[in-house]
Amino acid sequence: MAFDRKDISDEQLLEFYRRLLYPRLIEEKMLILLRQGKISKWFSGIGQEAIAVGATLALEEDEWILPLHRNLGVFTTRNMPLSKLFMQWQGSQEGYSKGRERSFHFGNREHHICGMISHLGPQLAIADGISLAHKLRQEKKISLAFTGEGGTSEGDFHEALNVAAVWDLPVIFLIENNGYGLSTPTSEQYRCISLVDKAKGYGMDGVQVDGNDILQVYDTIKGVRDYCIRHQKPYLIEAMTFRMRGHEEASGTKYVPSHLFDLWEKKDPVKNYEDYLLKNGLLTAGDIEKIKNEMKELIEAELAAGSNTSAVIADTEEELNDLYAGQTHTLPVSLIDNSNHDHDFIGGTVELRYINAIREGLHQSMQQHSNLVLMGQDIAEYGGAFKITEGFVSEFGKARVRNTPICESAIVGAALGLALEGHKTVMEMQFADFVTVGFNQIVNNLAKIHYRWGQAADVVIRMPTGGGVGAGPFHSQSNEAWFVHTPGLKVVYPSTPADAKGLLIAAINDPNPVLFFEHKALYRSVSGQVPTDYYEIEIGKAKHVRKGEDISIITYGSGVHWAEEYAATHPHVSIDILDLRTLLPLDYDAIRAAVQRTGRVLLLHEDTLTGGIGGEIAAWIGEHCFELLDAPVMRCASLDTPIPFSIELENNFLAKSRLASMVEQLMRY
Ligand SMILES: Cc1ncc(C[n+]2csc(CCOP(=O)(O)OP(=O)(O)O)c2C)c(N)n1
Repeated sequence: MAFDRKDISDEQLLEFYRRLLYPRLIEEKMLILLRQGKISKWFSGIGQEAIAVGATLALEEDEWILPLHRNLGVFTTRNMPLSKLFMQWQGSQEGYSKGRERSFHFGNREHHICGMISHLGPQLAIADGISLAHKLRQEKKISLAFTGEGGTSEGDFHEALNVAAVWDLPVIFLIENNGYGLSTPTSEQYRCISLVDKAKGYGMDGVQVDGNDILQVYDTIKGVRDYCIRHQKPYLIEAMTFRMRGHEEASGTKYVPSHLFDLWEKKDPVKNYEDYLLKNGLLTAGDIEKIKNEMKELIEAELAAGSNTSAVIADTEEELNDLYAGQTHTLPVSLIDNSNHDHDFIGGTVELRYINAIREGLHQSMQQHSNLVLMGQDIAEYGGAFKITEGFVSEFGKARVRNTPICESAIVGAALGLALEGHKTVMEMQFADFVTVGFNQIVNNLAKIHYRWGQAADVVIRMPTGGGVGAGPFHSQSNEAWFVHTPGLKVVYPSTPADAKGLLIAAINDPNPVLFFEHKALYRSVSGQVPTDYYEIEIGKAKHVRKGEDISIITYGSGVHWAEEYAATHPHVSIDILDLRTLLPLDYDAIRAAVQRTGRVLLLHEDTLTGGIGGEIAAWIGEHCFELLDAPVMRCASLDTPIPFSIELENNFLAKSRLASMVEQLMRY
């Protein structure tokens, strides 16, 4: 191999050698420990080290890297102590994820590393968000995200590159093309000649490099970094290399023709670089021997220290506590409503429609938080599909009120990247139905990141939801239950204008990921007095909205209005109504009190019956309040079908059409 040192000093060349050798020697040791059963799994990067090490050396230490499972060289070059890494790999509580995550699936703020989730592609868009933060603050920094060639087939690759290109974000996307994605060769992965050719399609530049040449990797990425900062643009790099071992150690390499190993062994990045240094008189055989011996001694010492860990002791309270980030930003007590009755604020009130209350909450939050960014399709000049952000661009500027391409997954990922850099984001899902294409980012990245490695995901996703508007199966769904089932999220669902404003402000102040459901049919049909203050309704507090003696209807969203309408038109039944307001976490005290008030409970929701929240609450009541019941808990929900378009069919679908008969049935029991 012909190395070109350019203007790299002798000292640097030697430093590079040590950096390159270290992960190789660690891996060789790991393979022994794996055979001895001391670690459970190993994804080898042997033969690919020059990419991870070269890339990390080319960046500033405070620039985020998003590495993958074969990139030990990123972690070692960022000087993470091997002892602690070893604790991580053993699943020890003293590792980087308190024993909650495996191998390299963790991040660390101190080292500016955001680790992968197993799904590979989703991390690419996180880099978009990080670089957006740098761009907004006019910092001369980039972020760098790794992907394998297999990962480029995922939709997330496309979305992340497209968003970076459209928004002119200084991100380096680095493809490590090692020939195989598990057993799948490149010929079964893509049809283009080179993956770097894809750059053109996104309107960005790209280059292919020899990934086994550390000097070429380093020099290219250094130059690309300068380019990205200077031109404020992303860049695609394809580094050609080869996976010298199995996908992971247990899976073998039978599917790889043996001549490929012979070929690539000759291109070994460590051996060739070593020979280059020898040939140029920068190292002697004696030096190499000495360096290797010292390094092996260091590795043994680090592993000994890393083995000295206490046994994992599961502490359920800590497990549950670490699900959510603690709140640091708090309002004065006078501006927080944590009662479950009516608001009592100092400022006056004004009559607002539900939609305008949401707008006001968003508007006041934009004024309060200069680091708050809004993202969504058509939300800028157009004002959003429902016009909630109309006029925001002229007041807050296009940098903070961002139109997005139709890339839901990438935008959720970018929101997480912004959070890594201390921003808050409110993303508008144009319709709650479209969350399906951003689902993975929400349930696996946003929801789990704090539990996995202590990083808050300060993101609110607004979800215009619900039926009753004749919009058919894909513009009417109630999909809150999907998210209630996901630990780590918060799910909020206001039914009144005053709650909508206060809960939205609370959601934005909350550093955790909040799914904020707003019912489209309520937007313009419901009005009410709304405090003019900037105030919060506490998340997790239900509201007792009507006192009654016969039946407690526990509900939320449009269900509250259906229940109130029923109560008003059926004075012979004394209806008690509890508006849950937050679905995750649920207000169990308020639920118990509602059961206690009447002994008969009807759970009412617009969502379909099977697997809906009603079933969960009914189970809880059965377990905890059995002695308070005079009748079985009943559920009134929508039909277990998609939401039909025709008004007659939709009316029949909605739970409201069965409310009266369910109340009568419960009364008769
Ligand atoms: C969404 C998803 N599908 C499938 C897998 C299973 N899987 C894990 S790694 C891998 C191969 C990845 O290949 P590549 O991106 O080329 O990276 P490499 O392992 O070669 O470094 C597969 C199929 C996964 N983790 N995530």
